[in-house]
Amino acid sequence: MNARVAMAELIEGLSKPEKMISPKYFYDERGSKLFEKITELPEYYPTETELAIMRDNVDEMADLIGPQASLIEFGSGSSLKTRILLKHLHEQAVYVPVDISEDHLHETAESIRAEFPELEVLPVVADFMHPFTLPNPAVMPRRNIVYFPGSTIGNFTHDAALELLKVMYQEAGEDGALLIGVDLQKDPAIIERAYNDSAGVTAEFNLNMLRHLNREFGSDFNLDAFSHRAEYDEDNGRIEMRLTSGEWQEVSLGGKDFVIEEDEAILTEYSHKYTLEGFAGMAAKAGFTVAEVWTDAKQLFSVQYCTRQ
Ligand code: SAH
Ligand code: AVI
Repeated sequence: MNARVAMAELIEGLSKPEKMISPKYFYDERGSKLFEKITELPEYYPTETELAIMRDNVDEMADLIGPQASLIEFGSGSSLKTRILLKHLHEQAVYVPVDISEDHLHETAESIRAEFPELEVLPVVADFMHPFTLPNPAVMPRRNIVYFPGSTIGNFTHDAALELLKVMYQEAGEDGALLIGVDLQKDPAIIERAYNDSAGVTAEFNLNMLRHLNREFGSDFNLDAFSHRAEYDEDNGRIEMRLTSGEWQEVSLGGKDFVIEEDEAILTEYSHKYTLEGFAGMAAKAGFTVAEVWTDAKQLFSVQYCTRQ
């Protein structure tokens, strides 16, 4: 992403009545590794649940996707679930992982190439909230499948999520489809545990955002003063993650100074949990019909196949 645009966005967020920083700044190389550690935590149910849904239903998914598809993945991370899908696709053709975390994306692309030598792998470093160009594959795929696992859709407000789904509708093209992982509403205690793990990995992941900004954008947040908080807001059906400063501090960023009062919090992430009806309604506004839904027995998580209306 353009550094000037990023700086302007950061300054805008820190100038709001409640200071906020976009969750995309979690993901430098260390942040991507910390997220990988989160996915292995016993409390963090989304990853193991989605993986199990994928394993149980991948043949049906592969049949729906059909042969020689281009799989375009938004926020691909370590492409963990993708590997299950790629192993079962009929005549796999092209894989386009899109991610903001550059080094991690390239490492992952290399490991995918080694695991699937027949597959054309075309990584794209981009912030998918801004326009970006998709590469042209060597052989024309039969259709585009936009893959968006992990419930990363939950990290956006409903308005931003709708905009993103509209971009995916365009990227899917006329005969394309969307395969998306969506975390579901459930007992808030289960959700809060997932974002307040006992090993403190989520706290470290949260704090890493400020470490990332200090390094990449020259800010001077005093990391030692901040503590992690994640609470479920039932009215909005979302986890709200914050970093609270235990002391007054003045932080400079991009030539501006920001005062952070003692006990003042910075909002760093929303993680929305959907009902099946709620997600279907939003998908419909973007032009998608939910054609198939797979869930686990406890209905913790869902994977949904959406076709263009
Ligand atoms: N899809 C993986 C990873 C989810 S973590 C999984 O299901 O496990 C979210 C991923 O999205 C990270 O790899 C992060 O770098 C990427 N990401 C977050 N915001 C992004 C943005 N605005 N543009 C591009 N990638 C983004
Ligand atoms: C990437 N995203 C879907 C994760 C989530 O659950 O919202 C990020 C995360 N934040 C804290 N733990 C994991």
